[in-house]
Amino acid sequence: MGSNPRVVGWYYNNFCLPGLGLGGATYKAPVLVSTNQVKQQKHSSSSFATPFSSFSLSFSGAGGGAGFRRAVVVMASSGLKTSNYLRHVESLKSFPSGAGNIPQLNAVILGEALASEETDRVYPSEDFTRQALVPSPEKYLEMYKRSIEDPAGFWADIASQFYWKQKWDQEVCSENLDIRKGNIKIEWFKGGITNICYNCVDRNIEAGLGDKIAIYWEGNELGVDGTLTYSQLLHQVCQLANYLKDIGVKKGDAVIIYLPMLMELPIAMLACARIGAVHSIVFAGFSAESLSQRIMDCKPKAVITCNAVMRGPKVIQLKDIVDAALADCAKNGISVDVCLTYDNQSAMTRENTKWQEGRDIWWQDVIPKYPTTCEIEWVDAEDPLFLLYTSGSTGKPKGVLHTTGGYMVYTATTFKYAFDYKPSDVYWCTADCGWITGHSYVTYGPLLNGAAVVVFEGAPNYPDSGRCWDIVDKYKVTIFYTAPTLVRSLMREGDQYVTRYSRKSLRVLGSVGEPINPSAWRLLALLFSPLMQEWFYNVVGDARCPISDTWWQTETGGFMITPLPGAWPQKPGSATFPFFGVQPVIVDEKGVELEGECSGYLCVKSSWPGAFRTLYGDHERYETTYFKPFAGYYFTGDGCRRDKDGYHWLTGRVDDVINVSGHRIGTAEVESALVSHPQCAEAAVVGIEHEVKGQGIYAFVTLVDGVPYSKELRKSLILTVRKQIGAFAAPDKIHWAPGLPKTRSGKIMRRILRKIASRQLDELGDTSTLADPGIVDQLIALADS
Ligand code: 6R9
Repeated sequence: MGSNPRVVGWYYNNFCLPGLGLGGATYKAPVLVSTNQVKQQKHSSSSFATPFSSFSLSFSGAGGGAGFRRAVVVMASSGLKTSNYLRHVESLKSFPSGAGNIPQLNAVILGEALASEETDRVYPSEDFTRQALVPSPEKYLEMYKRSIEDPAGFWADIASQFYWKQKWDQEVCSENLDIRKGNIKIEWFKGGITNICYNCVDRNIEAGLGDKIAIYWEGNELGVDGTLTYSQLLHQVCQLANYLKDIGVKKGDAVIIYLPMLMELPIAMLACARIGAVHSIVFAGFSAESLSQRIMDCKPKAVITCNAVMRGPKVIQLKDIVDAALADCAKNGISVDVCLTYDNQSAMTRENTKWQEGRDIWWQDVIPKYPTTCEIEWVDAEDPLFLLYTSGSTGKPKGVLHTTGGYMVYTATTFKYAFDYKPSDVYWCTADCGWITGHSYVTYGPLLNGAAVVVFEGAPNYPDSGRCWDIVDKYKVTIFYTAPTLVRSLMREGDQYVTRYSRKSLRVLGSVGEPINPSAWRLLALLFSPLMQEWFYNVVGDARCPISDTWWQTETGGFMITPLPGAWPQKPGSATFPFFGVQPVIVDEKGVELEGECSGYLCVKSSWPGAFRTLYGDHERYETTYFKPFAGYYFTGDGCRRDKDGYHWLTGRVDDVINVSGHRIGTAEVESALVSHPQCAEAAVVGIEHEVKGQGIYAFVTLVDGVPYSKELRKSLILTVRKQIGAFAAPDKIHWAPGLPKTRSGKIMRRILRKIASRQLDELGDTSTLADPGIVDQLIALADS
């Protein structure tokens, strides 16, 4: 190894930093060092480790700074053998640190077969780089280094660009992420008094953006649209805020929002924030039962909804769903006094809307009567901003709680840098505000930057599959942020839907929600996904636009691992490097940090401002789920591989969460819906590869004794799931199971079910520990029945 010197630039922290002066970003020719030298240097340096302990950047070609042409990231080999990182982690039965068993860990083959893509680097164009906010790896590293070594200073400088009624206390951040040292606590800018609505709207108006378009709204039907300037947005937010105050909503009270992508959705979010109320948006694709579960958990003062919405050619009667949910809540002793209903005339008439006098109020009848100014409720940076329920490993959704100050600073900053935002941009994120992406990157992040945001009510394939590009041309969208599932579904329809539009306004593309290579363990995914990435890049972006593949979670509030377009070459399918202030680490099953090229569990060391602070009403579950598995770290639930160049490749969830079209669904949620069916005795759900959705839902169902299999029953089981969770959680396949493969202690062996579901029958592995090994053959025999 020592005889094989490689070009190595410079190292950060526990590596050395030859070749590049960090502070002044002076560029020197790359330095040749042997891997042995690297090892020695590493050992003689500080033990303070960061992601950069594991990779280094070097530069080849002439020149540096903004004009860099080719940045090559190389890592000195740490001598890892291939087998070390092509590791199967299914053997992990329990978490270290006494966090208990991991029931039914999902199969993940970490890092498998990604190697072929590692060498495909896509370089930003010189033009792009020249104008980029972070135009070079040097600039990034300079900023990153500061964000890690002096997080307080780094974030305080950024926070100071926002309006604070009163500055935060001495300490910018106070945290304990180590369960062994006591309760988990994360606080940023505590004592700082601010308001995120003020910073999103009023502050921008004061800065002269009053007449700038804040929201371009595009309705479901072609030609149905609207706009709001920042001043108009303020008026509407104030009117709703005044109304909410009038009906008794106070600081700290919860408000449930169950709305489609109307302008009223961001308006409602901002109105709640303005008066210090805590919004909890429930995605308008969730069923009445899911909605009532969430209402009962957070006991809102009001529910905001609309009568109906058109999704493509279909009418969805949202008010009926809310009525059913509220009736269910009432039965359980939880009553909601006010249901503010937006009259969405394009979808349904008032006369056809079912109504409960006294509780239901038409938005248009009351809101316009309120004053267009409304006093701000100034709140502490650590006061809650919103609750967002997300799926976990159990049937009960988790109420992820985000607070105000840190979330504000973090979403604004991640938005700005990951999309290389410029004031002239028109930005469109296709996510619904019912998911975290819509919170952070439809509403808060962009508005905090004074951006013009497109909000689209309809479906991407209506009236045809060219709709997205039609919208891009219509509003001259420059930044387009979407999910791989949407890209895959449009790609199937053919290039002609794309190429008939100009799309020439586009300059940055973004992706979120799932690995662009959903997982590497099936040939199909291997062939298909890189193709998709190429399609997105070549056809949609005309090979001009950098793609930001942003990895993050509901819990993280904002981007965690993401390209900064223009700063470094990308590798299709990799989320690349950590955002400022984020220290991702990859650990093995014992919680030992792995260095260099490796695969394992993705954790984060130290907090970042956008981190969630607790699970609503259940801090213990917060600690157990996220901080006990690997003491000292936040555990993401994702597997990750870091390649020899330090790029991060997300390999999917390692817990019982599946990712269907970018929607997080707990297998346990689907199972409990299935077993609520009177004829279902038992169910086990696993994720399988799905061409469009990324992952599909595959359910093994055992029926009550004597009940025959039938098509009707299959339909009725699927309907039960649609009813209990929502259409997006409907199983793609019901596999009849006379029994389930269980260990003698009664645990279902999902590893085997996954192999059967994906028809990898020669990889079933050892079935001898099953209580009844014969069940496997029975399941295989029933696979296609
Ligand atoms: C923002 C969001 C989070 C889970 C996360 C991971 C997956 C998100 C990804 C990605 C690979 C990306 N995920 N972005 N996987 N590459 N760029 O989606 O939040 O709904 O909470 O889902 O989504 O598995 O753990 P959320």
